[in-house]
Amino acid sequence: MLTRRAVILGTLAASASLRTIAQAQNPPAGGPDRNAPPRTILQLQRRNIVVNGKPASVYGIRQPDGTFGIMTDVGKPFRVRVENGIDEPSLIHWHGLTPPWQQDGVPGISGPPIPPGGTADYDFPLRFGGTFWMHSHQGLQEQLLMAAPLIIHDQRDRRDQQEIIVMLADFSFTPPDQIFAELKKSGSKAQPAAQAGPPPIATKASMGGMAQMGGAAKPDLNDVKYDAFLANDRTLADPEVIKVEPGGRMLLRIINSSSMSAYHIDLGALNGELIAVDGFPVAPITARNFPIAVAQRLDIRLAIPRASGAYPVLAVLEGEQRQTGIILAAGNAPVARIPDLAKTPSTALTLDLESRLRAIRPLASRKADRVHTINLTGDMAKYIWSLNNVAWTPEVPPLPIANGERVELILVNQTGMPHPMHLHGHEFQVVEIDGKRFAGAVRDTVLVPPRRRVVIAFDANNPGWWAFHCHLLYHLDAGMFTTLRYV
Ligand SMILES: [Cu+2]
Repeated sequence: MLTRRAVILGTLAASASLRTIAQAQNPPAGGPDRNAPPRTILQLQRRNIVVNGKPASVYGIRQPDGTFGIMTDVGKPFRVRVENGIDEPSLIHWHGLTPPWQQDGVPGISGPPIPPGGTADYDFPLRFGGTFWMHSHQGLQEQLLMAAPLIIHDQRDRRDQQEIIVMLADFSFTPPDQIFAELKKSGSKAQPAAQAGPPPIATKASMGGMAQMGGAAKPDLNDVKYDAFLANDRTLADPEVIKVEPGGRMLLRIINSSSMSAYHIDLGALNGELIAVDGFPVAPITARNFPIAVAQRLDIRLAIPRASGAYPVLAVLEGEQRQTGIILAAGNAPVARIPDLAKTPSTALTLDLESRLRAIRPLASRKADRVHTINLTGDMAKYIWSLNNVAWTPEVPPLPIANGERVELILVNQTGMPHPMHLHGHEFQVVEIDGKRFAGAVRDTVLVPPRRRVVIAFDANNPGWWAFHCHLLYHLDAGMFTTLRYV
């Protein structure tokens, strides 16, 4: 997310609107193309939800028939018109997709934001299927739920399975600008204490310092204290209850659209089979608990028992007891109220699962043509976040790479906080953790916990100007962002 100044600069610098670019790439030859499939309309809008019994005005991305986001099929073009129905500029990023760079939805990089009342058109091929999502990359709109699912069906999807999308989000009644201002003012100290906060808030900045000095301090987690955690817009006080068939097969598509919060997915008594991360297939792993960092997705197959029963799918906040979730109701079993605190605090996310993941379709084995080391840096007390000690401004030169290269990024976390790092426009493979090489998952967002080193590899096969950043919203806005550019 860019600062307002950056957005204005980007708007001034951009020579063409997105709409112009999209049309230039699909010039109408003698009038409208009658064979082209119709465009899907996505409306950016204000909407009202109820959180903890109180009304809340948030954003949404919906089709005219009320559908949130998009469900489509691999091989079909992504032909979309975004209509900005809110009273400020906006721009939507198709998280995990690989469009031409001008259609990537990052204001000031891909193109200008869409003004209120304006539209932008998108048209590009979908190279692969899976669970993706869309969200505003403008300002702090993501915190107000300007996000939606983006599901691309492919040959992996079985006819006999029921699909269930679970969108996780963190919610505060405090306006995002104010959350950010308070973080800036005094690091995490300005935030009220959590109900079940592990360390006293006043020590958090110093703990970050300890971790920076190489101490084995606990990681610094959850620097914003939220009012609620939502699963499909609802809390466990009034959760979504989804009817399922006893003995039925489910595919859970879990999307962590939270601005700042990671979770442990807790399937209770049920074993789940993890078959994809960030949309890309992995060798299946069976478990009852799976970690999910900000912006990541998990595709989990579940078999519902033959007996009637209520089966919660919970997401427990990292390092705390607070939880959210949905309930799968099989048959006519009663649905009990689930408390919004788990029995015990969860742990911090680790790389244990990441190190066990193996891509079904790994990148071709190849030596890197170019390697960039990117230190994840920052100052918790001042709430400055940066890459290689540079907080991003539009003047920061892009990292050089060249078309056709195999590129490796060495990510070294020198801070006391975990950072989920996201590359735009390319899928990458996790190829090393702390010096151990392996053919890990192909994905678009990888968690780098404090003091850990993760290496990712990708093929530079989509020329343009691309963002690379921490997906924690307030870290991103503080400058933990850079770009790569090649032609
Ligand atoms: Cu971060």
